[in-house]
Amino acid sequence: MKRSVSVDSNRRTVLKSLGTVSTVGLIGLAGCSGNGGGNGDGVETIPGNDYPAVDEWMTETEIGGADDSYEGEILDLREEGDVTIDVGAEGNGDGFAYGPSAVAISAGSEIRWEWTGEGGQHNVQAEPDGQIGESDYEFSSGDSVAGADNEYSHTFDESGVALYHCVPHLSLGMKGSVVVD
Ligand SMILES: [Cu+2]
Repeated sequence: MKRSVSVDSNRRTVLKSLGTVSTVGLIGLAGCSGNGGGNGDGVETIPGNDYPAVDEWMTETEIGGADDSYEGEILDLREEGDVTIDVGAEGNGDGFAYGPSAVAISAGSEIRWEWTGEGGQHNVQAEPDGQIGESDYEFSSGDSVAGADNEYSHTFDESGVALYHCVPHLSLGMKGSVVVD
């Protein structure tokens, strides 16, 4: 079952993260709202507890902190094709979050992580051995770097779940999850 995001800050994050989507794309997105819970903003979510590995990773406090930007919902971007996620979004005390931090995409889509320039040095690291061991994916943007001119891309060809984090800010809860459907 899907529900719509009802929190304004989520909407802002989504629209910002979809900054490269054309007006036509946004109209198309809004048009999807008829399928779901209907607060009119057109952004739908999947309950995090449909994907226990995601829920555990995002709320886990023994391996890193809990991500305070995660509200138990996975943003459903499966119709969007390629997706952009902010690195250094507002959260976890300052610019120490991914925005949005939990998303669902379709297999074959690419995620491009774009550094906002906030929160100091970041990276993007999916490293099952150092996490809860439930990530189907392993990848890394390399050493953490600062500055808004950085980006990293990964294409998700197979369905599964990717769990990732920022190495310098894991303890603050800078975590992310990707459901690949
Ligand atoms: Cu970071």
